[in-house]
Amino acid sequence: PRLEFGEEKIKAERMFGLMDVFLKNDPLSLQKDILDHVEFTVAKSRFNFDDFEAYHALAHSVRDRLIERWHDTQIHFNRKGPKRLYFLSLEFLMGRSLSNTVINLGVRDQFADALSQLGFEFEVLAEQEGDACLGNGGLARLSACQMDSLATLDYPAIGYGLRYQYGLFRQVILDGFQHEQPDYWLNFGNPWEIERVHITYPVKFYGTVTDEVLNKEKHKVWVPGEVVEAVAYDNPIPGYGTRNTIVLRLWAAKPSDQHNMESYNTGDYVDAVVNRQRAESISSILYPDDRSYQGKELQLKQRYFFVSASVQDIIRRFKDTHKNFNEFPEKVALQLNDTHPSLAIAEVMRVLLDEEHLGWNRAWDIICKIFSYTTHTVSSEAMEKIPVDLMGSLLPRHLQIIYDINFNFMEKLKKMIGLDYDRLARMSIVEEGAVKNIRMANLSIICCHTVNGVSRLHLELLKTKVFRDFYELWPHKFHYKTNGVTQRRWIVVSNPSLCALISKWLGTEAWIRDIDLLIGLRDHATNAELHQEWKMELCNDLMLVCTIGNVQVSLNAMFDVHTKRIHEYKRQLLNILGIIHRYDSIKNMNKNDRKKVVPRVCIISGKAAPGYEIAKKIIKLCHVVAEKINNDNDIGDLLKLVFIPDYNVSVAELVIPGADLSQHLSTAGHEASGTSSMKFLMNGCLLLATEDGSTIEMIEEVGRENMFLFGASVNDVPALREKGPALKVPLQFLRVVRMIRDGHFGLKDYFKSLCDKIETGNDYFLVGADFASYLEAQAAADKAFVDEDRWTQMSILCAAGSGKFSSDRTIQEYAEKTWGIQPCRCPS
Ligand code: 9GP
Repeated sequence: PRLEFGEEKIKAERMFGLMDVFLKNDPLSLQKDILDHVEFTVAKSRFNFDDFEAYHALAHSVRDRLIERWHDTQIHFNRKGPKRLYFLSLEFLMGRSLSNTVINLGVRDQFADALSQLGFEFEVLAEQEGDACLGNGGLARLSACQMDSLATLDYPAIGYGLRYQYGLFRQVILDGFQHEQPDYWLNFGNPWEIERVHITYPVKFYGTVTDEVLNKEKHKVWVPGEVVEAVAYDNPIPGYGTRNTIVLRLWAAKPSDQHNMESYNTGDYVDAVVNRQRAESISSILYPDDRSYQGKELQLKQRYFFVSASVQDIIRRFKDTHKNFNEFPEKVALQLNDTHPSLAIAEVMRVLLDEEHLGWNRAWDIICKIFSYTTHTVSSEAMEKIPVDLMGSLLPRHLQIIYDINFNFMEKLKKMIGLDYDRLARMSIVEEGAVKNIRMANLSIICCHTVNGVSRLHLELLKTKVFRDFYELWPHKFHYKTNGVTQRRWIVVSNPSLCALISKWLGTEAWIRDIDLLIGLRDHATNAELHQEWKMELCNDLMLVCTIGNVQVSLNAMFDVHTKRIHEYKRQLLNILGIIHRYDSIKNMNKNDRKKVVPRVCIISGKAAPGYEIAKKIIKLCHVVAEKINNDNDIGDLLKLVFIPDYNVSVAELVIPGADLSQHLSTAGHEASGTSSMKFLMNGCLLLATEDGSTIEMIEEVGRENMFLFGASVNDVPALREKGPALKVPLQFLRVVRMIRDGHFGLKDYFKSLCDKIETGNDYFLVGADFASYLEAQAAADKAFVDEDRWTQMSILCAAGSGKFSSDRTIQEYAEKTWGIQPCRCPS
């Protein structure tokens, strides 16, 4: 009999009993599946295929299992009808999928066995996979971690984003300079996505808005000037230790058949086709700047394109099972990952008003209940603004709606605060001036029920600086959820030996789902046997060394890692100046003193936004300094500096497990949270850091004595800046800057502007002011490193105290306090 899965009458037992006959995971079945895919998907003979072809066949076999679970999860969700979370993010930095997927599905060893009998090694095939880099940095990787946690914790959620054809640029270093190359990541196919040719929505742009009367009521009708089709690409995301598999739905733009038909009739056939191809450019490229919105038409088009398709999909899903919108807020939570998707507010409003004819008050009531917003920045300057002219031409109806929202808000506000025009102007969604702008953060705060920061300090800064006016008006809206990262990716996948060690000493693997158990390592922090094993584990640096290429490094050295986007506020420059100081000091030491020097391998990695000149100079400076130090035989193994090009998720997976010390140097008050520090901490790497972002909470979890902290605190920063030219900087600082200015490393003219930036009086990020304290922290790290027992104990305590920084905890807080969603676990 034909089964109608969506219907209540089907018994759960029968349904799930049936699933047992589906894909099997014994070695023979797995081998057959892989070989079937070699033969019929990759279309190579099963007697003759290489590693790359084997990877694709393997990935498809894994994907089959993912799809099966995903279907089961969908059926279960549809039967239960829970409130769903829709997570809207313009960026997801997924990295590779294979290893993570097989671990979450619990079939890694089975696949590895099956492959080895076919003469292939799992690890070798895993290396064939490229990274999916559909994001810039912290925000984008956070989204990926959060999807993993949503699936693992059984939450009914869907992620929505854009399927860029070109991911984040590849960084190529030529003669020490960064060059950008396009990342056409789909060149070799992407086995992890499923194209849904039948799930498409028209997305409208431009045109005009007219008034029409319908059932004696006036309505707005938007007649678009261009229509583009959004096609869904589904990427299943498996949970760990659960059958639940959710989906990340990414939209790609395709030309629509609805428009431009007349061009064909006028005989302008070739031009018409070429013009239609332009539609695809909407989803073609990820903008490579993580901190500024450029107000470009294409960028706005991208945002609206993904928002409109997602909103249509969400409303379609709701309407499949509901006759009216009464229950919408009980079934739908929409999370705005920063303001990039905040046009969704105006879009839902437009659909409810113009298409569903709900009337303003009802539509507005729904908006205020369903949206929540998380901001990832601390600077008012980085807040998105969209020129009114641009918005009016591309999205004329949305501009009207935003004006109406703003008018209502301003009227209400006047009643509450009176005619304080400065404050009214600051809080208005519309920024007046030579160029009028729509302030997307103001729109989001006004319309969302909750505004979240990403660490406790971040919330403080939002309350007292960035969003102060709004906080004073609506203190109840402002919250924080300290970021977290997934231990599945950042320990289990990337550091299997540490994973095994932790499980052994905790006597359970349960910490992979329940990270709080890590605290149990504290009980063994002084155990000599654990110390022995932990030290062996830390010696896994070898992996790292192999990738460091041409530079010969000593295994006894401290591996000191600084990896993140290159930014002035992240102060890679401080690190490089510290390295120059170390080099200069060693050069001036006598033989005896040199014996006491702790050998260091300093590793820096990160991309600079293509238009960010100063950041690019920092990369070049790193290379010239490395060239000098690494080729100085007099220094030998005592100091090496390596820049690893093209930092991405896979490079991070390699570097983080091998690091002894990691650096997080943001000027206090500039890093909203920081998440790489969490990955290092979980891996037992010690942190040298300022008291910024989430580091403040790390101090509470692992203890100040187990970290190397330095620098001005967030409260000191304004006074230091105010001192201007009177600010005292240490002589060592002046000396190292002078070395650069004098051309000790070459290119003195080129580096002049960089040196000028940290000149006293000009030094906004306080590199000089923090220098002495930075050197002290570095000296403390050296001292601790030579005391092996102390270092190992600190390292164990770091891992033990890292539990709070799992994205599982973050997601649970969001679910309970912001989204109001419940776990919905699929029977297994
Ligand atoms: O700069 C923040 C970083 O501090 C935070 O950890 C991350 C995730 O919340 O977001 C970063 N911001 C961005 O990537 C873009 O604003």
